[in-house]
Amino acid sequence: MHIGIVCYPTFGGSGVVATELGMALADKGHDVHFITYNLPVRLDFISHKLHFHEVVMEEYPLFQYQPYELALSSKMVEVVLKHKLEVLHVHYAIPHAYAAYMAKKMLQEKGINIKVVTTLHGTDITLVGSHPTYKTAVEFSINKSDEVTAVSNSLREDTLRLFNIEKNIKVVYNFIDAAKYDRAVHEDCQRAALAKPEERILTHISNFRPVKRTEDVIKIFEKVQKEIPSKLLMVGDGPDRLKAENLARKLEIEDKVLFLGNSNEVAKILCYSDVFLLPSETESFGLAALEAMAASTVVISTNTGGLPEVNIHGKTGFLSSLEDVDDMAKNAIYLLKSDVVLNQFKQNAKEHTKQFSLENILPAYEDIYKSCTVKV
Ligand code: GMT
Repeated sequence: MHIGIVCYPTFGGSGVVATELGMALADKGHDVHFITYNLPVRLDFISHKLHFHEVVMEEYPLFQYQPYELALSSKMVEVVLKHKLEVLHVHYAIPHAYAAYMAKKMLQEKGINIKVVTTLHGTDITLVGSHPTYKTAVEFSINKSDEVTAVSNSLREDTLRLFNIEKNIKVVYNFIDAAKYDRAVHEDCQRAALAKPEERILTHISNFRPVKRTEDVIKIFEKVQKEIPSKLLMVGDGPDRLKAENLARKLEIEDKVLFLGNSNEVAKILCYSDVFLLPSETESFGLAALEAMAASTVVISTNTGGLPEVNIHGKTGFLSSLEDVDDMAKNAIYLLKSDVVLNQFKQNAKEHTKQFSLENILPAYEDIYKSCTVKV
């Protein structure tokens, strides 16, 4: 099939999922066209089946805000016409579903019936999308999509609760290319450069937005390191990074906390790690937790949103209530104290990711594309 993918090209979960999906579809022989304002960060190859179309913005001094949706929907029309796309798969409702609806209407005028599949990822619904500023347009564009998917049951329920939705929302879980995270693949993994052999490694990966509660990560680690010789790797960048750095300094643990910035080497970093910390205020799914589990890293997280659908309490890790840093630290210490317990949880975590494998999830998206484009 000829498929257009619209996403944020940044280090966010939705962009990662969209990019991995596009690469996997191209690998299966589909003709995939990314339509974004930058080359997606995880896009590591371009082939004759995988194309990138940049949405270029014209700066004009009159505009305080540049009209990105206009540029995006115009680009979608151009690419659909030129490459005979059958489906536009837009990730993140804001503003992609709305821009896709405009493109669909413009194409209808030319006698072309492009199908729009919208995948809801989380903050486009729970934090931003339901805000009165955006709600009307988000609800409208979800209802006007040909197919709508959500990345967890929890997000589906949130969407139905927060909006007046007339469409059936299908749940298609996020997926993982497990082979990429196999520890054996990362034999060059230089753990020794980061920690002493007797030290455990805890890791947090995110875009350091307030929803990730990165200061809680530091608070948890401060308690853990008192009992277990350990290091904390903080991977990513964003608005709360400085706050987290300051807290580590204030708690006098800055020599044990390594801020590594944004990285495309997530799989390699996870191969050093024993425990992954994700104390988020909410996560529709928690792709970072799934990536950690695929690398046999045990997850300590909150029990919010879709996290209980990914991290199984007492099996692949532990779930705690929001802000309960004492409980999260207690669980981490329990795991890190015993090699036997830790290794059992690591094995369980890896095993559990099999149900989120690329092979299982990819056909679900292909079926959705086929069912909406089928001519009756
Ligand atoms: O929260 C992020 O890291 C970014 C955000 C995004 O939209 O890019 O992530 C959301 O989508 C991911 C992929 O589906 C999910 O794994 C994240 O849980 C979700 N984030 C939130 O719900 C806060």
